[in-house]
Amino acid sequence: MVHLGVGNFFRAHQAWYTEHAGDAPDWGIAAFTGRSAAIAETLAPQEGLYTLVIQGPQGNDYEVIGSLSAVHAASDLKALRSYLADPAVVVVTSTVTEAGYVRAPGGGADLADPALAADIATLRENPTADGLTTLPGKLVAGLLARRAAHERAPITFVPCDNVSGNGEMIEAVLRDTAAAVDPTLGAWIDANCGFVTTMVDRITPRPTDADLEAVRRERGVDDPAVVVTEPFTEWVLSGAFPGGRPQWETSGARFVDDIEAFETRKLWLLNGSHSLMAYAATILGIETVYDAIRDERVRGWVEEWWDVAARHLPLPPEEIRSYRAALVERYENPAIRHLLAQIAADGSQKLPIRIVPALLADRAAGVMPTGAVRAVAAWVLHLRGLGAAVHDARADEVLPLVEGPLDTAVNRVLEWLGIDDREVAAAVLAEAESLTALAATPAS
Ligand code: CS2
Repeated sequence: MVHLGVGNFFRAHQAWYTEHAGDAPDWGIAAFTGRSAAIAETLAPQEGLYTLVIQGPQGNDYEVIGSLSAVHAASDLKALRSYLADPAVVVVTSTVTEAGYVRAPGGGADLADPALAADIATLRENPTADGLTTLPGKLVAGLLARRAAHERAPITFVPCDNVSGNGEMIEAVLRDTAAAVDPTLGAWIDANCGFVTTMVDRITPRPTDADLEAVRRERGVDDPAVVVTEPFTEWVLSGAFPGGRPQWETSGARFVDDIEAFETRKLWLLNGSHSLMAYAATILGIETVYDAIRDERVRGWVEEWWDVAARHLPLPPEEIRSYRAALVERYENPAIRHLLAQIAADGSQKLPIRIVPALLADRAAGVMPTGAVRAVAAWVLHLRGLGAAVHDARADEVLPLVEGPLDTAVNRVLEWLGIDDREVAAAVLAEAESLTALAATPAS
């Protein structure tokens, strides 16, 4: 298998499922770094092994994970091409963040994106060129190498980022990129490639020095590549694997025909509440999910958002109730220090899929979705410098939206989000004003 994007989440989730698969000895993951290339150097001397610390309310469990067989720098296209040209490599998983797929708002690849446009131009000129930087560009380069080596070599793409319909999403992105590079590649993709949609869930905060120290103390090892995570984990997958796959079901993964309800439940209830807290609670000066959910005001806001989402989830009310209760329990795990600043990143990629669909659904039903309105208002304020600092793949595009008076900023953001509704605009403005009044510290 190949994985693109060796972050902590991948090492707590897909690597863990592969480690515990019934046929684990038959599989190895050749992983490529994502945002941080340093992890390749950290993992190399320890042969890809690392300690996973599972932080439960009652204490820690420790595990050494050995499913990574190699870790390469993201820029190592020679290695990527040689793996993809190997017919024994049959699965490609990815965790590159929502922004990493370079998708256009309406689906498909954002061919106007400068980095993707550059990759396409490079590959058109030379299909074995170096210097590609985007996921679609690199994978298309890998598919060209695979096609050059084999007429028939089935392979399945399994994106593991929080985007609903992520299988169709990666398929559209790869097909658009392939068509722009070499129009004959599409037929080979038809014959060889599978695209699987997945819902992934495991809260994985960044490890702290205290976490590394606990591993030193409890396990006697100095492991700079420690990953910390919660006991809960979930993986639901839907779609065919034409080249085969590890027996992930032995580790608890579920294979279903209809995944949409699982995705929406998680994306709206978990990720939506995360984003709401990341923007709204940091305005109050709160730093972690644990402290946010224990603050009465924030807890009320989260419940109000969940009420909006629950009205449009295609699930029995009892199931939604117990999922909400389980989320509160996970958020209240005192061992997990999940920074809201970490969750606040890339709101431009998150709000439109986590919050906006339920907001619009409520409006279509004639309801004012206060819980969702507050999340949008908090995001406007975040972009204007309140609460968590802005780290956004589309900062150049969204920061100019919030310049000038608050009401103008609100209107521009709503337009950008595709919300054309005066009553919502008035409600967002009112919420933004009340949140500003609660601000703990002015923008730094
Ligand atoms: C979080 C997710 O950072 C974020 O945006 O909402 O990483 C979340 O912790 C995971 O999806 C949990 O499975």
